[in-house]
Amino acid sequence: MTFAVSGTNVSATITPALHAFGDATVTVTVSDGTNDVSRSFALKVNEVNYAPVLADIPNQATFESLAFEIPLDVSDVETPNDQLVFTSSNSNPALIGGVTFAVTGSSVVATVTPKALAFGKATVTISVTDGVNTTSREFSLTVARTFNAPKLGAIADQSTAAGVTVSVPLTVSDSDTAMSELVFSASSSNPSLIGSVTFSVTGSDVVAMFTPAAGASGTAILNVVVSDGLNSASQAFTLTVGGVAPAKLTSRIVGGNFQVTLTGTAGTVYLVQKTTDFVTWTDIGTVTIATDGTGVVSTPVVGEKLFVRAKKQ
Ligand SMILES: [Ca+2]
Ligand SMILES: [Ca+2]
Repeated sequence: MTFAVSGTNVSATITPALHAFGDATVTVTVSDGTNDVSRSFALKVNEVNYAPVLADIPNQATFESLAFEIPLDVSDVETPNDQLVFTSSNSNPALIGGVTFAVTGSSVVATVTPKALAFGKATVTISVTDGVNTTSREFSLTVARTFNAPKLGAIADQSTAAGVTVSVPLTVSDSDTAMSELVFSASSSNPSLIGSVTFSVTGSDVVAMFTPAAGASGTAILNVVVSDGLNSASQAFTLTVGGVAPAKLTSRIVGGNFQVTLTGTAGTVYLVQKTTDFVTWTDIGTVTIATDGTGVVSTPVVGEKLFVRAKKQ
C-alpha cells in the first residue's frame, strides 16, 4: 500500500499479492506526530482465472512413419497440469496420424505420429485449456520421405507344359512405399523361351505370370526385380517349359545297341525297363529329360525280340 500526496489530496494505492484473492479489512492511519486517526474499510479482491501458459514450440522434423516426442512447457496458476486438457489440430490430416499427450506431474510430453507412407509438411496446433481459458501454439512439421528398399522373397524353381502360363505368387514388402507404386519387371536368360511376363498386384498380393513363347520348350533363368524407384530387390529362379507331353518313346538299333529316346517335359525322370517275354522286366536305367525335351538310354541287343517301357518316377 502506497500513498501519494498532492496539495490537499491524498491517494492510497493498494496492490493485492500476486494471484491472491479474497476479503480483507484495510485500516488507514494518519498521524501528525502526536495524534493518530484511523479508518477501516472492507476490501474484496475478486478471483481471476489466468489462462494456461504454453511456451513456444520449435518447428519439428521427422522421417516417414517415425513418431517423435515434444516436451511441452506448460503451467497454469489455478489448475495443475494433470487436470488441464490438451488437444491438437493440424493442416494436413493425410500426413498426421495423431497427437497424444502424456502428463506426469508437471511434465507434459506430446507424441506426434505421422501416417504410414506419408510425407510432406503440416502446421500443427496444440491447445491447452483449464476449462475456461485456452492457450494455443502452432509449429511447422516436416516429414521427410525415406527410401527403404523393397524386399522380395526367394522364388522356387517352376515348371510348366509348353504353351501353358505359370503363375508364381511373389512375397513382396516395402516399409515405406505403397505396393501400388512398386514397379515389377523380369529378365530371362533365354528370351526365346518366354513369350510374355505380366504382374498382377491386388492389395499386398503380387502374382507374376510367365507365358512360354508358342512352341517353345527348354529352361530359362528368370530374374524378377521389384523397384520403388530408387532401390530394388531381385530373385532368380529356373523355369522349365516342357516339350511334348506326355512322354513319347521311340527306339532304334544303333551300333549293336537298342537305343531308347524319350521325348517329354524337361526335368522329368523315367525308369526304362526291357523284357523279352512280357513277364520279367529288367531295368535298363533311369532317364532325365534334358532341357531340349529329350532323354536317351541304350542297352545291348540280345536275341531277336526286345520290348521296352518307360515309367515316370
Ligand atoms: Ca487458469
Ligand atoms: Ca521403399
